[in-house]
Amino acid sequence: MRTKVAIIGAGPAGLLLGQLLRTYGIDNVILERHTPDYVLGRIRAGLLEEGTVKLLDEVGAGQRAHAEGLVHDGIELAFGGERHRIDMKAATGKTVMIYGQTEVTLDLMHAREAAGLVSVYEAADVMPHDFDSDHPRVTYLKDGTTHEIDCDFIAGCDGFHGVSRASVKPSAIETFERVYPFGWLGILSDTPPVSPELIYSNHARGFALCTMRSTRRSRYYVQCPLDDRVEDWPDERFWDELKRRLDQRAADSLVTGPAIEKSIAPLRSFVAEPMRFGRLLLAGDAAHIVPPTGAKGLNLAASDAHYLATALREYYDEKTSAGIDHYSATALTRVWKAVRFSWWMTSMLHKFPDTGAFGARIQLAELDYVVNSKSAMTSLSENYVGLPF
Ligand code: RFL
Ligand code: PHB
Repeated sequence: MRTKVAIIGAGPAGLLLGQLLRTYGIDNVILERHTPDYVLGRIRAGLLEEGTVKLLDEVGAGQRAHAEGLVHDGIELAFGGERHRIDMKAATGKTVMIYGQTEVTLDLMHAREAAGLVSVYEAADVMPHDFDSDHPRVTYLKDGTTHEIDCDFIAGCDGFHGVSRASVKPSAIETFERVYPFGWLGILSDTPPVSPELIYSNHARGFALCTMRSTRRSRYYVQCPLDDRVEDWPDERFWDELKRRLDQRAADSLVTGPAIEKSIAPLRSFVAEPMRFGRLLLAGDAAHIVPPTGAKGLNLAASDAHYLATALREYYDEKTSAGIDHYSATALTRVWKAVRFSWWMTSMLHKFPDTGAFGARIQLAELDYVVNSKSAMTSLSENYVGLPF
């Protein structure tokens, strides 16, 4: 098989890149290790920047998000027993949208099917080859046979544990990492959200986040030790702990119910530089990871897909490799700002085992500053709604 761009990974980065390329008339094939149901079963991000929604619109996959997504003008920060609202729309003129990653993925899958583009699910042993040459290839195993795709470029959209970044020789890559000493335990439940907007809570017992997927489905997270297991957290223990970390009004009005999903995720900041190795280009979690506190992971995957699709469009339409040459630097400039913001939100809101009472007081001073200073509120808002791309 031959195609212009072989995309490894059918997460948000790979699927959005595939659709953007298709709108520019650039044919592409996606290779995904898992089944569509497995990909759709992963409960992850829930919050989209306006820029991400615009990209969905650009590829004709935004209708359901506009119909079913919840537009939020602000968030609340809870600390010291009180809640404080940050009006992001007043500060920036922009909003964010609550629309789950599973829905984004489903909409992009449907758009891809409708466009008749080739996706190979359950492709095993996917391997990029010869990306230092002008004739890169990707091989994979399917139904007991090894297949080969000749292409012009390989897009590594295969997430943090993918094969793309792992195929680059270590001396060509520099990595930057911060692992946080805690995780997030998340549950999904068919109960109405405790409040119409998201609540980020700094509490002496640890961080908590109240978010949602719809007006009938809630998503809650509590900070937990890294070695905790889901089995350690029966529903009742989760709800009790969440209530203790919220202000009284929220705790009193919280509607509890059975968890329909429960999982623990470690928190990490990670960046690999550069994002381009000859004709192999990385996008999304394959190149960088942020802790979920700033809700940036999926949105960065989307902006990478935009930069990469634009660079490839220039290559085919204008016969210039300038966009490809600049892709890594352009994407990384935005990535590092989101890495900084996510690290800052994480540092301000979580309980850290090593910073003690002094660290906790500094956090409260910072939160008090953020909710009382117009400039600090604007700075948080600008980053939260998404920096331009
Ligand atoms: P994905 O989604 O990991 O997709 C990669 C795909 O590649 C496939 N793959 C392979 N395919 C073929 N061969 C191989 N060798 C392969 N290895 C892997 C995988 O099966 C998969 O289908 O990466 P992508 O596309 O870069 O998308 C990134 C986002 O998924 C991620 O950044 C977000 O989920 C992060 N995130 C959030 N981001 C936000 O923007 N807003 C949020 O509110 C938000 N909340 C979250 C989050 C992530 C979380 N967890 C669990 C890490 C909340 C949580 C709890
Ligand atoms: C989510 O809805 O899952 C979500 C929202 C905001 C975050 C993280 C996760 O910061």
